[in-house]
Amino acid sequence: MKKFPKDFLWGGATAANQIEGAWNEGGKGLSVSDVAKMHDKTDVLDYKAHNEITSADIEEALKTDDTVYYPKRHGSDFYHHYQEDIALMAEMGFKCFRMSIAWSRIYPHGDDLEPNEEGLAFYDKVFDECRKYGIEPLVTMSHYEPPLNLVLKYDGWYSREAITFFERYVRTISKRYKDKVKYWLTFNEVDSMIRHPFTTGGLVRDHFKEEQFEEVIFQAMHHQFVASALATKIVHETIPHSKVGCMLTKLTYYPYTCKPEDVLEAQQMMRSTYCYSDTQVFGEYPAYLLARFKNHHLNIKMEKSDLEVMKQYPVDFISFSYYSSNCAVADIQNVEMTAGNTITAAKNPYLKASDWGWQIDPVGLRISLVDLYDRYRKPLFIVENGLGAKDVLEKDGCVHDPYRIEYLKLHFKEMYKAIEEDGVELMGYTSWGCIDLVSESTKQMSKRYGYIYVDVDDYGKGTYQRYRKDSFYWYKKVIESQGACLFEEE
Ligand code: BGP
Repeated sequence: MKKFPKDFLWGGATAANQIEGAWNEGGKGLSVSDVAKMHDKTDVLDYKAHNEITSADIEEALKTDDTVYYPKRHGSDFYHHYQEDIALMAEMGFKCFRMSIAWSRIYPHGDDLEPNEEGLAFYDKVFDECRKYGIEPLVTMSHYEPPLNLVLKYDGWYSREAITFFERYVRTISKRYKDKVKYWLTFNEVDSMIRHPFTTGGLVRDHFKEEQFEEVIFQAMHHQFVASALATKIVHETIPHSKVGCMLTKLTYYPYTCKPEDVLEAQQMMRSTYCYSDTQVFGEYPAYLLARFKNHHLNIKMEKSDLEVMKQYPVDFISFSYYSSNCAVADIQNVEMTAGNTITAAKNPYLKASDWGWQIDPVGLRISLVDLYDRYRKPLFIVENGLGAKDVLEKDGCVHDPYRIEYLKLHFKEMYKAIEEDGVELMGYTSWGCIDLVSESTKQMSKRYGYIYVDVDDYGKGTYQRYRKDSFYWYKKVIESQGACLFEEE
């Protein structure tokens, strides 16, 4: 009978800035997500408009305690619902819960000398709740939530001092949670700095000259690479048997046609994200990234000790997000484009898309798994996957989401083939947004991913009550049958 490996870590994923809420409670400082405004009149396919932020936007946000147009300030109120939420995850049979620690809950200004005990105590309670049910936490150290003070006072990760502050933060959390957390990720979608530098690197574009900005981004990237290696060192030294992973946006690109220029464009686009995971997995800059620095005249300041620590402390596994595949085309004239995860790409005529334009491609997940495993020969972990959709809460409290079950079933079957036929070493799978939460790109609650419906709308109105969707019961069956139920009708 077809089954996934017994120790396969089935579970779900969230991020503090999108689920916790309590933005100004428990001693937490402001993070970049607390100034992320929802643009409800903007086309959801225009991801740039949703992700760019200016100094004026920040100033406007700092003048208000509004949570209607700053939905990440309330999230799904996990801060006050975590026991109920983790009990629901346990009811589904989760083996693993991917979440992030909000850095500004631990060091409210990022550069504080002492941590905020209330923040530390909150995550102690969350991890204790997980372990009560035998759920393994998988913790992201930084998931689009650097402290805002670091942005305003130091220009975020552009400043080398960010390494010191991050190191202090990592020393604190790895020591505090050494008996509760053994799986860690350093930076969520480390490659996304190039696409949305504010949420990832705390870089405000209008703080710099436009012609300097590419160099700023890669200088900030360098500091994150060093910090990631130091974090790996600290976790390994503090927590026996710990594993530290990098986290990549897996933007799998197909050539739009077999025209060599389109094939080359697809290869270049793939490398544009691989360059970051290459650096974290091989512990050194790949030649093609150094070539970019040279050809673009980017003067990235690196100390000798930086390269030594990066080489000495590469990651133990590669985690990634996968939602859809994309087509790369050399000449976009007369080609219909569509959206993907913080990108736009040529529309694939063979694929259907979600209401947000993301192309649904289960086979693409298998292709991605084989690609990554062949490239790195290290264990993989799918830490984000799922379908953002407009779910409806029925009067009887049911939520019928057959489209989500169909999406997941097809993706799980491809995962199975990658393991059984392609020899891929896959540690586990955590569905993104296992509980409905605020969308990263559009800040909508209505872009729902969860097995659990949260009764709150795009404007923060609702009871925040939780409801099990049909997919909740389906996923429970998948986990308890180790995936065997996926093949029942075969
Ligand atoms: C990834 C982020 C997640 C999550 C996901 C879905 O880039 O790591 O935080 O948000 O995208 O994207 P969205 O929420 O925009 O639908």
